[in-house]
Formats: sequence, structure tokens, C-alpha cells
Amino acid sequence: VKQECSRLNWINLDALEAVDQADDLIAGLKQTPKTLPCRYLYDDRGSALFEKICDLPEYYPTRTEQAILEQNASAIAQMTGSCELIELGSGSSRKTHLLLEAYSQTDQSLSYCPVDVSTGLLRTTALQLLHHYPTLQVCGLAGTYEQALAQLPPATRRRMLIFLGSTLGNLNPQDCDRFLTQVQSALQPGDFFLVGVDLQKDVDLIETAYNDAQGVTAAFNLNALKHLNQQFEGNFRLNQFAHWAFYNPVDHQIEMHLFNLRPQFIFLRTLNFAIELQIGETIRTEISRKFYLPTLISTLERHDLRSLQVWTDPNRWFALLLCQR
Ligand code: AVJ
Repeated sequence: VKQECSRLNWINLDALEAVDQADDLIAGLKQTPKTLPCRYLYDDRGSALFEKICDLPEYYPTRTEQAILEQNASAIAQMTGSCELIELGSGSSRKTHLLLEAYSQTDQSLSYCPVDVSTGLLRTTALQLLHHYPTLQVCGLAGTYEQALAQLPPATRRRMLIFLGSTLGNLNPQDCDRFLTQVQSALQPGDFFLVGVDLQKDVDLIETAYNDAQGVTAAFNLNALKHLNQQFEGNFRLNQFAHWAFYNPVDHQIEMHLFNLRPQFIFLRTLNFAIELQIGETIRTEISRKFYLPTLISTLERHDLRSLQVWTDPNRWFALLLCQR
């Protein structure tokens, strides 16, 4: 254990506290329609539910991306050569195992820096990885992407930022531009950005993935309110909301909402913030954009991120892009 601890570095991004003042939460709840920052989906329970979603028969993205990585992880490692790996939204790092496996073949001083807001999951994952890879250096960053990108430990060598699972799709075009600007400045010329994105396809297939038969996605969605109740002493009544997810064809995105079934007066005590919710009013908890590759490639290019290679699955449902600054 001691030997493993010496390979683990832990950084709590201090500004997590500042974000907990929740300015963006309040701003979102004052909007029409109401929205929540989607990080509230990912407390430890939310992350556990998301892990369950990844195994659902209806939820194709994880499986599809995993298959692309299985086929191409060693090609990626060869193309980039030895580098430090930083993963944004690492969750359980299950797909990253494939990359770590590939890099550990060639890289003697492999280091991996997972970033996540789910502190509990981040810790367990970090310990598992240290155990599994006897020379791996792990630096866990507990915080949001924005915080992490703004305060990454200084680069010691070539760097690769990893952003899998189509999490990029959670950002609206404006936030996406801001995020990519941050990515660009976290990278030196020659550094890499590996990003996985869900592509536009048959609408039924997409909608089914967010409306699974077992109701795991519904539980995941409702958990955001449970998280708010716990963190801010709120009084959202979970059983008075219905899960609602649909494809918005104009913006090419899944929208996940909570549909209010009864008038409610909501009070978040520690924020001293109150709102009324009408019948039929919804709170949007997440968008999940589905990309058109040529557009995405030029968006990346505008941020100095040139696509070296694009891999997809045989159905062209999902894509993995290796970009270089
Ligand atoms: C992890 C954010 C990419 O948008 O598909 C799964 C989250 N939401 N089911 C996605 C999610 C509902 C997922 N991301």
C-alpha cells in the first residue's frame, strides 16, 4: 500500500467550493425553460447509475466507443508516442484501461491524471489503477473540467487530453467553443487531444437509448434533484416529476428534462433561493448533442486542433478523433 501511495497524487481543486456557491445553478433555475448544470447528475450515486446505463442494451454509445478503442488503442499509442495522459470526466476509467494497456507496452514512465467531480468514484478508480499497473503514476484532480484545465499541474512532457463518451455533446455550441479554447491553451503545439463523439443517426435509435425499459435513465435523471436536496437542503419531491427525454431535430440533440406533475414551491435552504414550479413546467437537466463529423472537424480546426485520424464503427454511430495542436 505504501508503495502505491507514493505513486498517487491528489489535488482537490480549491475552487470547487466557489462553484458550490452555485451561481450557475441559480441562474439556470431562473431561466425559462429552467435548466440545471449537468454536473449535478454526477454525485457518487449519479455516477453509479451512469455506470449502469453504460451496460443497458439500449445505450449504444459506450459499447460502440469501447469497440473502436479496442481496435485502435495501440495505433493511437504508436501515433502519439510516450505522453502524459489527462482524462476529463474519467468516471470509472473503464475505457481508459484499453489506452493504459496500450501505452504501458511502450511507455516506461506512464502517468495518468483523471479529472472528475465524483470524488468517491475518482478515489476508488485511482486506487484500482495503481494496483493494476505497478509503475503507473496517478494524479487525481477532483473538480470540474473548467477548474482542471485552468490549473493543470505543469506539463513534464508531451501531453494528451482525453475526452471520451461524447461528453463534448453536453456543451451547447457556445460553451463548446469556450471549452475548446481552454483545451487549446492547456496544450502546447505538438500535444494531442483525443475526443469521442456520438454521431447523427436514426432518431428512434437515439431516443430509445435515453428511454430505457428498466428506467435506469429516469432514475439517473431524478437523482439530480436528490443531489440538490442533499447538498442545499432542498425540498424537490422526486415522485412529482416524470423523466422526459426526446430528440430535438433542429439542434440535433437529445434533451433530458424533468417534467413537473403538480404545482410545487421549491426552496433550497442553504442558498436561500426559492422558485415556484407550475404543472407541466420542465427542468432541462442535460443536452446530448449528436455531431456531424465535417462540422465538428472544422470546429476543432478553428481551435488549432487538427484531426490526424478519425476512427468510427462499421455503422458510423460513433467517432473517435485524434487531434494535434
Ligand atoms: C456521459 C454525458 C455522454 O449524454 O449520453 C446517458 C450521459 N445521459 N444517458 C450522454 C447520459 C443519459 C451521457 N454522457
